[in-house]
Amino acid sequence: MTATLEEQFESTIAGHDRIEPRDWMPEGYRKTLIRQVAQHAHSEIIGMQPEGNWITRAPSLRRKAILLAKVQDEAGHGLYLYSACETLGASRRELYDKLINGQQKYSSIFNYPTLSYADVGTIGWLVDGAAICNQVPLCRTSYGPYGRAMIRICKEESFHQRQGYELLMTMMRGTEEQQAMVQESVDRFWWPALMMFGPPDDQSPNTAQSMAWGIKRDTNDELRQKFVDMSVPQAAALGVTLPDPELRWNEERGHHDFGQPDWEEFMAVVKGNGPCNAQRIAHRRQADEDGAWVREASMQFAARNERRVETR
Ligand code: BYC
Repeated sequence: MTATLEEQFESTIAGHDRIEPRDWMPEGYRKTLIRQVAQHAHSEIIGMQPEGNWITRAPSLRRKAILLAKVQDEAGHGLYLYSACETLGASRRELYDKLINGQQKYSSIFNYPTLSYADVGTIGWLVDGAAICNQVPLCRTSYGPYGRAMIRICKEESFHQRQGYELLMTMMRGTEEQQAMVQESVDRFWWPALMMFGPPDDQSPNTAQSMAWGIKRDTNDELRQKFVDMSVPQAAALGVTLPDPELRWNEERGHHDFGQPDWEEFMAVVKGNGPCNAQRIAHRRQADEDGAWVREASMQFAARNERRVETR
């Protein structure tokens, strides 16, 4: 019986078709998806903090409205992804507890501070740009609910990236001081953006199995290369320098060569020792405590309504 189910699963994967929530799946597949999708959902929710930091200090009403909408979109992305995870049998509460207890990760990038308004533009350009590179292939991931959530997320991410680039373009047409702010911001975010794709392939314990299951469609290094190739002409059009002395076009490979990020720094950030890890989690934990009465009131309200329906 199990062999037949396993064969069906394997043939769905081999045919690049979708696995749906009620289909049989190996326990490892389910666990890997819960790990990746939950980490992705947590990243969206924690990712609201660095930019949310600037909402009250936006330089104009227009910029404030744009930033508010963007940060709100991230909350929506988190919710689609938590819902996708629920179809795998993990409750939202359980996932949320794992985030605030440090048992599940979120993207390293959000443990870096946002020090100027130019960072809002740089996050849009580089961080959302890296997210798009990583997430467009995930629209074809083998698990149906995750792939469908990604389609909608990618459409919104593409707007996010453009708003960031447009903000930086505007600043680059401004004063020398504004141009310097953009360059300083790009210098800080370039390497952490490259780290978003995860460790190099030969140090990535999950890539091979995730590729075999069709959860991931490209390796970490393939996506990092794509991102570098995409960013170089964008940096030139913007008039900023990318802070990598090894960055140059390689005619033979048809790609840019580039330097390696500081992988020790990456490991430290992932283990909880980045500049803002403690602050990000403390903020989330506080939000959870502050919202406890709202959850309790909603549960009571729902229970009362149910009783009313029963007695009718
Ligand atoms: N940060 O074997 P590997 C966004 C972990 S949201 C922290 O290569 P995998 C956005 C990895 O989890 C951005 N941890 O893993 C939001 C694993 O640890 P565990 C998030 C990282 O899963 C708001 C270990 O290192 N995007 O863009 O095959 C505003 C070994 O790695 C990181 C997603 O989550 C990292 N950077 O590949 C703006 C996309 N990298 O779990 C923007 C979906 C690796 O075994 N996720 N680790 O303890 C993925 O595509 C993959 O999970 C990754 C990692 C490429 C990230």
